[in-house]
Amino acid sequence: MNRAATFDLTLKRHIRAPREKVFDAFVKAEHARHWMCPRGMTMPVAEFDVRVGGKYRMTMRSRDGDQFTVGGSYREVKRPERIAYTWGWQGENMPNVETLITLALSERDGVTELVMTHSGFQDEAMCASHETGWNSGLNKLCELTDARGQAAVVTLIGDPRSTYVRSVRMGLAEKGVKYTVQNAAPHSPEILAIHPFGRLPALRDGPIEIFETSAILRYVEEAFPGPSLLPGNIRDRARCEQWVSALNSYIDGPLIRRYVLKYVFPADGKPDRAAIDAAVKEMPALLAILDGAYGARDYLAGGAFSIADLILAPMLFYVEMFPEGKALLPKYPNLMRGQAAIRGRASFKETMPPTGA
Ligand SMILES: N[C@@H](CCC(=O)N[C@@H](CS)C(=O)NCC(=O)O)C(=O)O
Repeated sequence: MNRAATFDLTLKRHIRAPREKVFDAFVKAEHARHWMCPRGMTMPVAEFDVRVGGKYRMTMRSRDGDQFTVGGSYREVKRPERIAYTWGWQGENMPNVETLITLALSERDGVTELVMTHSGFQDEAMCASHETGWNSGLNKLCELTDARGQAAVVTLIGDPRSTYVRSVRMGLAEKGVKYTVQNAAPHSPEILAIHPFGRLPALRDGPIEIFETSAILRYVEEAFPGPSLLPGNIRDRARCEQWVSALNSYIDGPLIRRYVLKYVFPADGKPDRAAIDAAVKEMPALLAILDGAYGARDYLAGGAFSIADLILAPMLFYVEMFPEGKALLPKYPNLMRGQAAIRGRASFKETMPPTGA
């Protein structure tokens, strides 16, 4: 009888660092504990006995305190070019399967090519979840080993003048995530490569690509450590989602598309007065709803700052730049108090959109 087929994965990365450094990152506790677990997790235990037949063990801890221990033994150790070791999860609820990792490192012009195979998974789902975990860890490895500290595996694609792009930039700043902005216009090939509807923004984190601001911010929330972008309780997390959906569906249209953009991108060289007047008529009722939502609090979704605030603040910043918005907004004191709170945050100040067309 044939051996049952197994699932394997191969990951490739180019890392701007000498291969000794990359090799050591896999086998030295002081390095491995900083990256060899998915983003959002920590590694309280890391022990390595790096010689053929020697064993290693790592314990990863999730934000909720769940712990997962993995270990195995070294089959081949050839610093700095090759290492092979077994990989098996320990503990009652973990699959009792030993898989094999082989790492090959080659270096050219100060850049190490890492080719890693992880083979022997018995089911596709297990293979896929390891792929996600390794990608997340390897992104951290790139950041840690890059001599200039600018591996910037996180790329935000979009125009920094866009309100939604700013919402994501603020979220990344709140989390302390390093990233680069790839300037791209709506419906450009760069954005369409990720976003099938061509809207701004899209995010790339190594091989992971996400579109839609709220999905991007939720990814950032889960993938990176740092202060939370979501309220701590179920009710307020649902309210955050409620407001994100409402802002996208009922606020962005009248306040940004039908008001701000009529000034910013005037058709025929001058703002479309009729369209602006129509949008201005809609604004008091909408601003009153938002004012009521803030009530006595500084945040849209209950007692804590959240993704909903990140989406609204850049919109109101623009509304206030034009005469009718500037005249209307002070009539909504709760809303303005909420805006004053978010405008005081470093993430707001650091992400001022460039002015001019
Ligand atoms: N629901 C989307 C909205 C994104 C959006 O509308 N972005 C604007 C820029 S602020 C855009 O791409 N507009 C171009 C268009 O609508 O064609 C999200 O949350 O990301």
